[in-house]
Amino acid sequence: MAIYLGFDSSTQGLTVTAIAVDRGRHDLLFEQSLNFDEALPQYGTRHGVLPPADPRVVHAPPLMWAEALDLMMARVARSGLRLQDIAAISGAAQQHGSVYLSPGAESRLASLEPTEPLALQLRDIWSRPTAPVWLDSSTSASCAAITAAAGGAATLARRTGSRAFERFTGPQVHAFARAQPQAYAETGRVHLVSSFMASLLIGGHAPLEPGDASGMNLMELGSRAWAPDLVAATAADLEAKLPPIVPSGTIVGTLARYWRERYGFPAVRVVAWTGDNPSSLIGLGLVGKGRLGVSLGTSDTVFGAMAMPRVDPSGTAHVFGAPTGEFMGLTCFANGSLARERIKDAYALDWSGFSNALRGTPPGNNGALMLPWFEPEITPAVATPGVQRSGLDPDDAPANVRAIVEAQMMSIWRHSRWMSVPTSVLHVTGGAAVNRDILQVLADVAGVPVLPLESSNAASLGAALRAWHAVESQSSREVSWVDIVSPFVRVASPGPVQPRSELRATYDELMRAQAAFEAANLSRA
Ligand code: ADP
Ligand code: XUL
Repeated sequence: MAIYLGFDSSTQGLTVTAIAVDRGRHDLLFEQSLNFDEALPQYGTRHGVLPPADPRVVHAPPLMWAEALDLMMARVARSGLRLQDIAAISGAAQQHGSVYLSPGAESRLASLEPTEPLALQLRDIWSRPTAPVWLDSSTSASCAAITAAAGGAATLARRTGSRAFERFTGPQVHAFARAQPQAYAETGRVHLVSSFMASLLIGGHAPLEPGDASGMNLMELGSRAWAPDLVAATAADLEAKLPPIVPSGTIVGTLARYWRERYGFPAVRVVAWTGDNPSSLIGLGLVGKGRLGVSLGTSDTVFGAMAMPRVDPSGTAHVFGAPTGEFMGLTCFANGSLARERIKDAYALDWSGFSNALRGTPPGNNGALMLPWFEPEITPAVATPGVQRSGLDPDDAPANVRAIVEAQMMSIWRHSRWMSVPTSVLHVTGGAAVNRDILQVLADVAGVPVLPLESSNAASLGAALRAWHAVESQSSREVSWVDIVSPFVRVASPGPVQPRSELRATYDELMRAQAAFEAANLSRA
């Protein structure tokens, strides 16, 4: 038997999934999550980030992510799993966030003492103690500078898969290097969250892979190599501070002595970590045609596999590298789960009350509309937040619940059309995917069946599957992605959520009205 572990270091918590593969048997052994705010309150985070004084500046403490990994590895060691059977580990992480390490970090990582907790040994490895994360939208000036240096937004998008976005790592590094030149100069390595976490496991600097590196505005999508002119335009000496980029299935090292001696793990192979969305592409089984994935996590995202990079002409979305070596299209919405929670809490509901409100209101909401921009929005780009209502009484709790869910699901669907993926089914993951009343709205809006999958965390499952694929690819056996994902991507009981065809006209009309409402508010902003 071989066990594969997959981690997901996401915005609000850390999840691990263990799968077992044994001569034709495929088992999902366990999934465990810890929530950063609850498990590690000493870091003072709220929803996994430091409460921002300015809503545009959103950071998290990377030491917290390291301590969470230590806690979770201890849990895995105590779980009863046969540690000797673990064949490989990989992981996924929230995308775009950057971790800034001092030049001395490498020797510290290489000499971690198994007798001392990890966090105590990492206290002084940072050149910047906090990491800007994907929710940060403070770097518009840097986006403009990088766009100009690249010869315009269209050129930058064609080369890197995206125009400049505030949360992307290149603009973040550009802003840091200008605001804190001394701290930037004292930075030896800029990691993404994914390569930072892999570095902790192997006890040395881990490389990046194209899936996560394409969220930086620094990588040439075609060659999957750093674009020297973009790197130079971003910050001085950045080339020397960036990790190398390796193919996604690369084994980047073995578990460091710290993990082996402290918890009894064997010398397990560690496969390059990727971003949570590229990992979810695998964990949702989206390796064929005709299927899109929707992740209803802290962010809402919609994505699908692409054989060739086809960039969004409107400039709102992205093309990333996919772990398969091909590409994926993705649109990201910042006002996802936390916006749904804002409405839930504003009307003093729990999730079951939220669901009751959905069930008790008519699809189409009698034409009422909401633009749920509680925080700066990525899609469409909204710098100054503000919730907008049309034909919607703010005191009518059930109508507001329906309005936010319809707004979000219509936005997901409308802003996924640029991918031109003929969609016959949607695979869903993320914390809100357990809520079948929300999924019903998605199915009705899109007009296709929605498949909630057995594993509630596609990103960590995808990481375990990538670990398995990497090990199989090393052997002489032929291995296809379909064979890797098929045994594990199973529909959760009681099955798909079916669209109701009688609602087609209602939602076609509501989507037209929402597009017009959105456009009117954007032109006013
Ligand atoms: P991330 O991976 O981005 O950290 P998750 O995918 O774990 O986040 O999603 C967490 C979110 O799931 C919570 O913020 C919460 O709003 C949402 N959630 C949890 N349970 C439900 C539910 N029953 N209905 C709707 N949303 C839910
Ligand atoms: C994708 C994005 C988010 C983060 C957090 O571009 O910014 O989905 O990966 O999950």
